Amino acid sequence: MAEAMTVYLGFGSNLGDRQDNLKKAVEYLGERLRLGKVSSVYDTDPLGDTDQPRFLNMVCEVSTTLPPDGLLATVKGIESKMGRTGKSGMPRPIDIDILLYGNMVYNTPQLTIPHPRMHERAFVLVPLAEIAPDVIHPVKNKTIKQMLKGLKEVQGVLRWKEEA
Ligand code: PH2
Ligand code: MG
Ligand code: MG
Repeated sequence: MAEAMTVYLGFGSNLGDRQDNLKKAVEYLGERLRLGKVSSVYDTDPLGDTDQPRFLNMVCEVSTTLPPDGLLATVKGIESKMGRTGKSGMPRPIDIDILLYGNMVYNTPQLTIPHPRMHERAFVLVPLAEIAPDVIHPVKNKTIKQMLKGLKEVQGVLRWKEEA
């Protein structure tokens, strides 16, 4: 059996019931993978195309023996089950990104690990610093905490008060 890897996943939702979408995505993942630490939820300014609804973002830790492509297939399966269409850059009920996969550096046309923009995104680093502050980014050779400190500004990332 392959050794279990510690993986960090990022979740974003800016369409429909955002809080419920995150909850469901984590539930579905838990049915397929061993779930570890789960961060708080944050209400975040949209980055990139700013002319779209605000996001809720969070991250979680999972442990899996799936290889990167198998894990990608699993998260894509959950995205489509939850109604995500193919178009990127459009508001979506759920986006699940593989952020870190152990200390692996992985590059194929389908998948880049570490996630190529994670180190510059407060909506990833703020929740990740909550559950994995000392984990090292294998390309930047910096901890999550260090990368978060290095951001010019952490604007528009607000702790979300979960609604019952
Ligand atoms: N995801 C994007 C583009 N912009 N902005 C925020 N705040 N949160 C996201 O998850 C996000 C984004 C592409 O996946
Ligand atoms: Mg994304
Ligand atoms: Mg994605």
